[in-house]
Amino acid sequence: MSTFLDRRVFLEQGLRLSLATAAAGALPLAQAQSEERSADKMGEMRSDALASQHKAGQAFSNYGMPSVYEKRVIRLIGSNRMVSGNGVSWTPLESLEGIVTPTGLHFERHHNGVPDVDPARFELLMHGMVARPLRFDLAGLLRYPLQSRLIFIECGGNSNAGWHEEPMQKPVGSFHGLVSCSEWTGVPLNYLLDEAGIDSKATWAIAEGLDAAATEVSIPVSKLREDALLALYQNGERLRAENGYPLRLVLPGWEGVRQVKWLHRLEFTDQPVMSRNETGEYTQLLPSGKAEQFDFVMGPKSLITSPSHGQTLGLPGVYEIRGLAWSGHGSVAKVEVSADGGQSWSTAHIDGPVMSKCFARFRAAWKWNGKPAVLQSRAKDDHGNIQPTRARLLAERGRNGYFHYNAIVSWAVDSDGTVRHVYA
Ligand SMILES: Nc1nc2c(c(=O)[nH]1)N[C@H]1C(S)=C(S)[C@@H](COP(=O)(O)O)O[C@H]1N2
Ligand SMILES: [Mo]
Repeated sequence: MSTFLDRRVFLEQGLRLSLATAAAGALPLAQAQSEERSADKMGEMRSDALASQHKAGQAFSNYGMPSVYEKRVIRLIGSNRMVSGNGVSWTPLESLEGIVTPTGLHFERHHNGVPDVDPARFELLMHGMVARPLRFDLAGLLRYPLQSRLIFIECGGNSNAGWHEEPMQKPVGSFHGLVSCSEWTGVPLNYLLDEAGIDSKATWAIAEGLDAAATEVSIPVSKLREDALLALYQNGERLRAENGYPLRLVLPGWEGVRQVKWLHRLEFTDQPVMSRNETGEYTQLLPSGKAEQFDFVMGPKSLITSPSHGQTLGLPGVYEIRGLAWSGHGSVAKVEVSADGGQSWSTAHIDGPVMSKCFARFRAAWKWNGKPAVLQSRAKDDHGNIQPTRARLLAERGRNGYFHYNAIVSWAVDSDGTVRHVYA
């Protein structure tokens, strides 16, 4: 029997008192309300809440910050002890809602730190196999028509702890948080390709960043024509330094490493550059011993962010299952949820509008009966791709995998309400 309910359950008066929120440590409504009524606590709680009305508040600020009570919502950092600028910081997916990642919480992946790029001296060069080499300063780029799109960026190495023999017990963000979604605004690269007059034999572009790693990667010109953006703005403001100020390449749906930050050079050629980031790294070692190179698109993926590892359910009752789904091939067509480890599935609601190569937020009403359960979600995209089970992913890719891990994630809810990561 399915334990998923119609989401209208949340609106029905009769059930309201048995609702429990899935947030860590939150009291189920029923319990909270009876406690409130039981004591004279009610008056006490009121006067606390109203204390702020007895004195003048803070003055205006030039740039807003999160509430002082939200200080724990941060990116955790995992960096190289010898070279602090080499590593990652994770988006705390378990603490966020909706589909837009706050700019200050967008995950970071740098190979050699964040460079200090002076916008007044910045130039973008397009050269190589072109009829007319082009050089732009920022003012020049900003004269072109702009386009805004909500696009996720995911590191090819995201979720790679999924390859471990034992399920890693960490919050969802510290495991799967090398993915974020922003509104990127910039110049569609297509406009500039025609202006430069790309040689028909030039099938590749080598993109180079201004960081000390001088990151270089190869990108097929066909992708640049299709939907690449030279991004100047992120969530309405100019890019953050960490995410590529003043200019980065955004390649919707493709692995993060190609989306070169602090972009200053595009060289058109008839072959890839074969740099470290596309030979030694970001390639897939297959069971046959051969490696697959140029695995560009991030596959369909989803995960339940609430309840998730480290959170605790309160009393049995109705909970909203909340999560994220995305696919680098296109838009999320369907998300299904299971509470019995994948034996039976129920279709989740997706908040609209659903956009291509963008996060989708899904929700489902689940009645927890207080017994152990295994929660899972499974995404399908509009190109017919389905998020694989872990068993299928391992069967296809073997045990030497490291990149592009997109298997179904399982959270076991124990009878005491604790939630942990399991392989199911
Ligand atoms: N110049 C430059 N571009 C880069 C990188 C880098 O180290 N240097 N890291 C790449 C990798 S591996 C990823 S996953 C994304 C991360 O983008 P973000 O830090 O904005 O999240 O940037 C890519 N672009
Ligand atoms: Mo990456």
